[in-house]
Amino acid sequence: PDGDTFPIRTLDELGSRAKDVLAANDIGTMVTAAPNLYPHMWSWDAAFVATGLSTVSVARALQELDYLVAAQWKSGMIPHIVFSDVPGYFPDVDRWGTRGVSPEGVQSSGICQPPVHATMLRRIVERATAAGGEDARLAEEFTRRTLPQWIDWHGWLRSARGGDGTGLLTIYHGWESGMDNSPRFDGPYSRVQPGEMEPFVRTDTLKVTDHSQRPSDEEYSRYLWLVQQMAEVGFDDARLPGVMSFQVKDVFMSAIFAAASEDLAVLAEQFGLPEEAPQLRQWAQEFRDGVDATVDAQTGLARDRDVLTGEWIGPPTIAGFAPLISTADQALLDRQLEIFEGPDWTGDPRLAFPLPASTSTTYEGLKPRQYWRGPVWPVMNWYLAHCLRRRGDGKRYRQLREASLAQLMEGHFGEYYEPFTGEPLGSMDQSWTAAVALEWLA
Ligand code: 9WN
Repeated sequence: PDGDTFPIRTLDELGSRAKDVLAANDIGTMVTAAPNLYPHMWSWDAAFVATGLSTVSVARALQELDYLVAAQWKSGMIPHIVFSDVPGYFPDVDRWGTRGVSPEGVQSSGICQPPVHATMLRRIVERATAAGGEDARLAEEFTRRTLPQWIDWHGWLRSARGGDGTGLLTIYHGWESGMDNSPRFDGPYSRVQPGEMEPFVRTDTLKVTDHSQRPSDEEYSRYLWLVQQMAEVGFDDARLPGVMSFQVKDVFMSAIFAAASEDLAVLAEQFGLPEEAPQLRQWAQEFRDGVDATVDAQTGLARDRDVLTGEWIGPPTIAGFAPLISTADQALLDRQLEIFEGPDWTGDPRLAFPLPASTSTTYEGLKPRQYWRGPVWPVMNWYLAHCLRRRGDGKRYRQLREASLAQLMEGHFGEYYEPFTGEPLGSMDQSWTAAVALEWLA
């Protein structure tokens, strides 16, 4: 906004500017993911935004989760986008072809995103409980009321995406991973051959005018082809395995599912559904094991797998650190932390700040300005630090906090950052970046 100064001078100012960003992106019904590029609610963004908002207002934070969960499909799926009426994002609800499939009155996409919700809800509940009074009452009321829906969400993920005994969730679109064009998906996407399709015009490249920061047109045509493949079978879970030309076991999403299932078990015990906890803990265990089993003995990193070819996926990306989220194996944890702090990751002396980039900074395919092919994503820094803190690793949490706050002081709340220069990239005033700034400061 006009009148703001860059860089920001004090942490207090960072906090008040972060609050301003969230307030400006709040259109009443939802806090949009970003003011211009993403004028709708995204599933995992909303969870991070809610936890950030809860540092300001627990009531407003819960409203965000309420709006999201109200868009849940009958199957239990929580859609990755809940559309507002603001135009300008492509693909819009018409292109998705979900009308008549999504619940009445809901305008949504037809795929999902990583299930960080229960973990963020637990965080909000803890904060509200500590505050006591009205905040505690609201959080309890909300959790009791919506618990069955979050449990259905996990039940859907387990049955529709992870019921094959591998302890890993399948995604049918890179968008479901939340790391759209990560080199993780280059192999699987190279085998997606778009057929006859309605022409389309991208809107993202009208907003991020330096196109090198966004996925390519070729990538977008594959993204749209997969949407069409799903729409042709009416987004029917049972038919997707038979038709989709992209099917990947997503190790990072699976680790998130394991951790969140544990968090959901805790909430279920605390808020009136203790009989659900053993099932949730069983899923947590199953997926924790599934994630551990993907680790490459050579590199020490966890790997995705292409379901259609059976191949493991090689590139060293931040998803390789999935065990930091979920593992209970101390030796694996130690090895992962050593790699995380080593010269290929946060210990690379060329970095502007010691934070994990979306791909290893020594990877030959690194593109330091392009989206999930190299930049540092503030939301990931906080989420991984939060997972470490939950394990009792306060020291590493504080180190990541210091580096992250130093990064954010430049003041634009970028969607992602160039790892070596610290330049903000993609959308400015991105909601989840502002939200995690508030978490770091809380
Ligand atoms: C597609 C909203 C979302 C994030 C994703 C990020 C990006 C969308 C896009 O923006 O994806 O879902 O249009 O590029 O990759 O993680 O949830 O912030």
